[in-house]
Amino acid sequence: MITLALSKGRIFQETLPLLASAGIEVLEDPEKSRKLILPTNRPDVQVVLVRASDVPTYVEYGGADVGVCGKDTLIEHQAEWGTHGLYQPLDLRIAKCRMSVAVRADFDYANAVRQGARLAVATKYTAIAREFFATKGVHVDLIKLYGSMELAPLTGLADAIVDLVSTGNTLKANHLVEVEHIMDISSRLVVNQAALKVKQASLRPIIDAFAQAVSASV
Ligand code: PRT
Ligand code: MG
Repeated sequence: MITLALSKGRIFQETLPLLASAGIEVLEDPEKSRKLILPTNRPDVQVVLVRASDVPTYVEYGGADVGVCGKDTLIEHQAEWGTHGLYQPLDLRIAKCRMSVAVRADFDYANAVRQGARLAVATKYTAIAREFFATKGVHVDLIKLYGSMELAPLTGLADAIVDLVSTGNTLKANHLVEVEHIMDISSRLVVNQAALKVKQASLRPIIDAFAQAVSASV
C-alpha cells in the first residue's frame, strides 16, 4: 500500500490534477466526507488527510510514504526537528504564494529599520522570520501566533508580521502593506527515504508522472 498525506483545501485541490496524470483518482471529496482515509481507484494507493503542518511529520516517520506540503511548512519543520528521513525530490509549482513582511499602512518601516529600532514581529513562521531579520541585521522580538497574523499590527500586538501573501486582498482589507518580499513559496513533494527504497517499484512511476506533469505545465 502507498499512503499519500495531503492537507484539505488548496493543496488537496491542486494535487488532484497531478494525481490524475499518474492515473490516480481520489474516490471521495474531503469537503463532503468525514473520512480521514480516502480510497482511490487504485487498491494499492490511499490518501490520508492531515493538518498542513503535520505532513512532514507523517512522511518523516512513515505514517505516510509521500506527501505534499508548502516550502514554508518544510522550512519550519526542518528548523524545529531536523531533516532525518525526508527526501524532497520535486517542486510541484502548486499553491504558489510569497512570504512577506507587512506593516500598517501608517507605520514607517524603512525609517524604523534605518534607525535600528527593535521591531516586534508576529508570525507563525518563526524560523523564516528569525533568519530573514538576522541576515538583514534587524533586531526583532518574535511573537509566535498560530493564525490571523493580520490582526497583530492592528491591535498593537506587533509592529510587523511575516505571513504568506497570494492575491494581497487580505492585507488590503486590513490596511496593511507589504514592505519586504522574503521568498517565493510553492508546494513540494516529500518522500519517506526508507519507503523510496522498499516501495521503489510502485513509488517511482508516481514520482515520475508528477515530474512530467509539472514540466509539461511550465
Ligand atoms: O490551516 P492550517 O493551520 O491547518 O494550515 P495552513 O494554514 O498552513 O494550511 P492551508 O491549507 O491554508 O495552506 C497550505 C499551504 O498553502 C501553505 O503552507 C502555503 O504553502 C500554501 N499557500 C498558498 C497559502 C496561501 N497561498 C495563502 N494565501 N497558505 C496560506 N495563505 C493565506 C495567508 O496566510 C493569508 O492569511 O491566505 C491569506 C492571504 O491570501 P491573499 O490571497 O488574500 O493574499
Ligand atoms: Mg490555513
